[in-house]
Amino acid sequence: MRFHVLTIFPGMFDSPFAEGVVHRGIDAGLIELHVHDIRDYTHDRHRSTDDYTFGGGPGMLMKPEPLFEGVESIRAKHDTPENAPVILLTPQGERLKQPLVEKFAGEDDLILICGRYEGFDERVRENLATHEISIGDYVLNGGEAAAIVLVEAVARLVPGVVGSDESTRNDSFTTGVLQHPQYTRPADFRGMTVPKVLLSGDHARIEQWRRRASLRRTLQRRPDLLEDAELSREDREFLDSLKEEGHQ
Ligand code: 6GU
Repeated sequence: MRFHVLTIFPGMFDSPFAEGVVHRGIDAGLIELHVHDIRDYTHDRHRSTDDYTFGGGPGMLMKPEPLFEGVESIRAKHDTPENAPVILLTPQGERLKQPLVEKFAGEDDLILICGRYEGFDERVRENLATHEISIGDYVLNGGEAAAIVLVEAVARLVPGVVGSDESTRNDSFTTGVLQHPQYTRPADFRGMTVPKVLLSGDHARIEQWRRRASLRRTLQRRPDLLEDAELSREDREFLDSLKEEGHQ
């Protein structure tokens, strides 16, 4: 899978992918990350990527020409399919969630455009981008950090990048409920002990304990997730019993 990033700060993509899972995926040839400097697609002496807004007002906008040229150059150079997603990272975008991450992971190429300044010329939105994505309800200085988040979230779903398939299949958000509490050795750390059931070797009881702990935690922290989660009749009965007790 290939990620193509357009940014005015290409250096921001060096250290996040210099180690860790994505780095290994790149080394193994499973992922390619191509970072392009938007300034390379400007033609004026100052290599400007932004300009004033028509109609007046403060703030600068990203100019359309270098972004269109950048995407066209990526398409030509890397022979990407004409319908490869062109994703604008912007706080106005759709909130990134796991189902969309999974959809992106099914693509061969993703083209990411990182916004800076006050925004984009509207023609970039209407005629270049296929998606507008935000990573949450807070303000960043630009789309670079958001693009790094998106690349990491998508890259780990590329087969072979994360060690065993098991570890991505059991993630919170993939399963629809939050991860249950987990413990490793020692069983007694400074008097803080591991729940006995986990030491019992009784796999059926352990599974039930884990499922219930996941459901309890999800009800407490992210009740919104339960609306879309796949729940068995037993799950629902357990959640109902928690609600009757008043969330214990
Ligand atoms: Cl994609 N860009 C900016 N500038 N701020 C954000 C964001 C993106 N997602 C959340 N906040």
